[in-house]
Amino acid sequence: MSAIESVLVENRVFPPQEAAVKAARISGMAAYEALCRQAEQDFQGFWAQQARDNVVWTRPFSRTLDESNAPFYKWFDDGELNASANCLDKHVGTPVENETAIVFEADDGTVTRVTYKELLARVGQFANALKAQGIRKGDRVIIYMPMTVEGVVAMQACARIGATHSVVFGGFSAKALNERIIDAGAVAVITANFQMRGGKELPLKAIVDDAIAMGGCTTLRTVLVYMRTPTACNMAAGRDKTFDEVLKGQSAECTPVSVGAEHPLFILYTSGSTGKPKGVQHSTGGYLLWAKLTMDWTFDIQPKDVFWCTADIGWITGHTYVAYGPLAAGATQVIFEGIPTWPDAGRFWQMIQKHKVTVFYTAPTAIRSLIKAAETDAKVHPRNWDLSSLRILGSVGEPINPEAWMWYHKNVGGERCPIVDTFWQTETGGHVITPLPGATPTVPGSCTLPLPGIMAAIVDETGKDLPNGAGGMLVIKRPWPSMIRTIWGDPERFKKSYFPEEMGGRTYLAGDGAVRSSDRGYFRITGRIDDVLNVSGHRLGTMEIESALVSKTDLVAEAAVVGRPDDLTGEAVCAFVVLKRPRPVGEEAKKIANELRNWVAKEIGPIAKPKDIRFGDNLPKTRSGKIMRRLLRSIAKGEAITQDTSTLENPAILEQLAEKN
Ligand code: 6R9
Repeated sequence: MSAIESVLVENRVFPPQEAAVKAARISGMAAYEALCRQAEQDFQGFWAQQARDNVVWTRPFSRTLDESNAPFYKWFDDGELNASANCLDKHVGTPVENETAIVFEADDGTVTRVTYKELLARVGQFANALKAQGIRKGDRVIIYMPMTVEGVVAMQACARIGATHSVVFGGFSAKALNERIIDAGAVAVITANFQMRGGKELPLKAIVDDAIAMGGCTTLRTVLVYMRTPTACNMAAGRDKTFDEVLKGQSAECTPVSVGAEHPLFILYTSGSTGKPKGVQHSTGGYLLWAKLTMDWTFDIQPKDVFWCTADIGWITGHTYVAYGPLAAGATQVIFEGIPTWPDAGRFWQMIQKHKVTVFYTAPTAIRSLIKAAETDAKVHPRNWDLSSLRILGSVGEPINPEAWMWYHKNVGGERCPIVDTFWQTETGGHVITPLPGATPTVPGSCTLPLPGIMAAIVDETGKDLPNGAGGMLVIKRPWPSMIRTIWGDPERFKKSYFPEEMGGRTYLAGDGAVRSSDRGYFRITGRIDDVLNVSGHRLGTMEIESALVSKTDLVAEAAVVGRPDDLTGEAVCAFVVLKRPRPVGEEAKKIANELRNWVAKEIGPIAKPKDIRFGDNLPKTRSGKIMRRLLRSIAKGEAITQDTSTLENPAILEQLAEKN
């Protein structure tokens, strides 16, 4: 049964428990519907009110939404604020200031607590250190850091002085880092000597050195290095400085710089359908509003909560729901340095018990791998730990299959916790379609309904609305405060990628397929409709991987990359490769396949390594020379080819590619 068919027959419904409904901010469906109506009847008035209630402005805004240069929408644009002040200074003089902001658990289990007051002082001191390095408002700073308190401090410190950060996930390669430094025109890189993951010390600074050595980083002046471990690393005189050196003598007080609401808070690179990653640019005002508001709406965060989002700060989830949202909401959050499977696959459950986590937010790929581990080793099954502190569970990053949803509900949530399956993207800044824990009855595998003010719909290629039950493209018809503002340095690509002319140029095209259920109108995401793969919740462009493969010019003549479903990682990368030498078989094929995997890891990062590599004398092409990817997708899945192959130049190639090596 396909995913689309199963949503139509999925009839398990889990209404939130009565006590949860009573206690929640948005209490019951009628309250949710009332907010939706308000937003529809007075769109600008609704958002203006939210922005006044949830954001501290140093200068109030008078204009809510400026659509005059659509799709380059502006929100609250004559208002001024500082994002870091909205996360830290705001709590000074309130009971929150002495509460724990961050419970940090290191890879080896060591726990450190940081109060809001202490965090403010650390951010202030680091912000002063950045200023002393000559970093100013509007400068771009790359952050290539492990999951640490220091990573969050670095982001907040940039925000405090109005510098635009661009965090690069610690698993990306030197080449990927080099491209991002150049594209962003970064003046500084903030990094660590090493990162600790699963008991291993992995280099970060050495990768920064390699990235800079590749050349072209003409704007870069400074590299700041956090010594995570005592192991020394190379330090280039004049360019590289340790945190200790630059922090010495700096005051903990740093006045936050007021910036316009549209000032770019950060750029975050993500994969698109061409080879070049897109620098998604976010605003300060609208983004911050969303981070705060969705903490309240989706997680219904309360003073006694202990929030834990397991995402790395290198991804958008780690921006909105680690570095900004929980702090803006004044919550206590857990930050974890390590990996879910070390020292064993009970780590998450043990940590939930130890820190009495109440709201837990993770990805389906983690859930699936922990299910598998619990099935093979009863000792790591969640039933071995006391998870009774939990009250809300969240899921993000990819569609969650109903079996994994049910397991999460039963074994982690004790059949009592609502699961918020939050659909969103790097580009949306925060949740856009999600259940509300005290209102929405949940259905396994469905992200249910849009947040108030999010005008989501499912349309055909021309932008025409489709009825419930019909699969189509997911769009958002009106702008929202935390939406992507542009692609850094490439406004044309921004327009072309997200606001297609055929739909009128103002409708946001998400790039996902979706279908609404016939009974409730609930959304279910069926996966990307462009050339983007989702492997373990990580976005990868097929073109990016193809470019990486063909850049191995001594070996590869041509390559095509497609995805296929995978039980554990959601999707897996399959590459079809034509070599510049005769098609290899047996041991030689294995050897070359491994060489190519390592090459891709070096070019992009280990997450992009193709799981399957198949060699052919050629690729299936039409007579006009187009690679027929839909045939490759069938082959990758192991399906028999039933599609029309009459336009194919070389039909015999299909049989050869179907052979596994
Ligand atoms: C937040 C994040 C975005 C893509 C998105 C979609 C998939 C995310 C999902 C989901 C189904 C969910 N996705 N959440 N699919 N249900 N709850 O993951 O951002 O890395 O940009 O990925 O992830 O395909 O388009 P990002």
